[in-house]
Amino acid sequence: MNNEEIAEILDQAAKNATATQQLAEKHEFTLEDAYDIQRLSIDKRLARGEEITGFKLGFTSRAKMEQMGVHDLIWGILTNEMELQPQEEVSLDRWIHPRAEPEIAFRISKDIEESIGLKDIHKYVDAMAPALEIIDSRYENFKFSLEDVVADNCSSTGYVIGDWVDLNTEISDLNIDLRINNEVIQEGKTSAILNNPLQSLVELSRLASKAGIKVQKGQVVLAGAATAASYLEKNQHIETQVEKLGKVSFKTK
Ligand code: OOG
Repeated sequence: MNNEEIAEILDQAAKNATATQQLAEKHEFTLEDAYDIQRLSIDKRLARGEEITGFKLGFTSRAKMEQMGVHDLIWGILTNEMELQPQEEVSLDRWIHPRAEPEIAFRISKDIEESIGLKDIHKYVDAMAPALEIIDSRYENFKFSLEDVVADNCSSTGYVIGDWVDLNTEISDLNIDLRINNEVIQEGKTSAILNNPLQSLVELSRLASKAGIKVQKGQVVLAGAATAASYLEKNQHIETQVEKLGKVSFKTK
């Protein structure tokens, strides 16, 4: 099976909310192939009229690496179809086995076309916000290898972003949690994300420029979850609270 055929399987699995077997071992694809497959599956979304709205980093915290047994930083692509509005009520029928995780989002204010350092961030990013990401692996039982998860666009499927605040707040060591029906289910510190969530932008700029991809003004970047993810059920209120940044939520049905 070639990369295009694998991208088709993963795209269909996402579209029809039906899990597929893992593919990397059987079809022997490399990490480089996996990013090619990811891009081919995104091209199918773009052909259906979706637009790229940003990028996400994955496995930027130990909690996530340990939960999933994958130990390398990964990156995926977000589209407008994945964006939810704060407090939106969303039907779980559109997904396979969704999980939510608490995150921090950044807003890009100037195109990033090269690898940038921490000291340059303020030139390219003008705001940050509390965010929730919904991940939904297209693989059975939410189990995958590094190659499989990358090919599957890093399980990306949904995100919601709270009110933007300017970059002046120091965010390297803030409390962040995930609440389901007002009960704290996961809690951690933003330092769990690469010691400082801003570092995710440094990593993204390195990876994107290497891949020849521009991170564009107006796009958003999700830094990666600070805690493990939790499965969603119907009729839940899902919220993250981030010290100093505020909160954001959505509902399930
Ligand atoms: C892969 C995506 C990981 C994160 O924030 O670490 C991720 C997964 O766990 O399914 O989004």
